[in-house]
Amino acid sequence: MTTGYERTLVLIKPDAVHRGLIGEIISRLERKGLKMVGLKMLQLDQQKAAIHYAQHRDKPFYQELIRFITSAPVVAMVWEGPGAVGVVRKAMGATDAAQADPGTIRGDLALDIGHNLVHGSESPEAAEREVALFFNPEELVEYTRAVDRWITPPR
Ligand code: DAT
Ligand code: MG
Repeated sequence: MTTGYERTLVLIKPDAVHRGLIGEIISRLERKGLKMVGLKMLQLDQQKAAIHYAQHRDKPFYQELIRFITSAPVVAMVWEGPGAVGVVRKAMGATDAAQADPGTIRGDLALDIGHNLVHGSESPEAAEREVALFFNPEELVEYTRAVDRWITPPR
């Protein structure tokens, strides 16, 4: 990975899978210029969901969160780019989709705090942990895109 670049975990959640928004969400991150380096579809079991959302286990919404995230398949992805963690968080918008800014995934496509379509890692440390939870190292690819010099020109 290029120096200064980050990797972040993105989940397309069950509501987005049901609503046919997988392509829309991938498309937005692609058009931003981020590079996808890992992709799989899976249904979370209780254990993986509990590890992924461990920081929320004492919150009142935790049981519903686990029920929701395990209720249908998710699409798990790793996206790479300069400042990828923050770039994805901005592209997602605020947690409460009703409050999320227009132009963001949640702001344009969702209305509910619990059904907010996407997950994105909160920090580079969280990203490292979450990427390792969803992907084996050999499932992540490295490649160079010819177009990258028009997106992230060498300085
Ligand atoms: P984010 O997904 O924006 O990182 P988070 O980590 O604070 O938000 O919470 C994880 C998920 O839990 C969030 O995407 C939706 C759900 N959630 C958060 N706060 C909630 C609340 N007050 N009521 C219901 N669900 C909530
Ligand atoms: Mg979070």
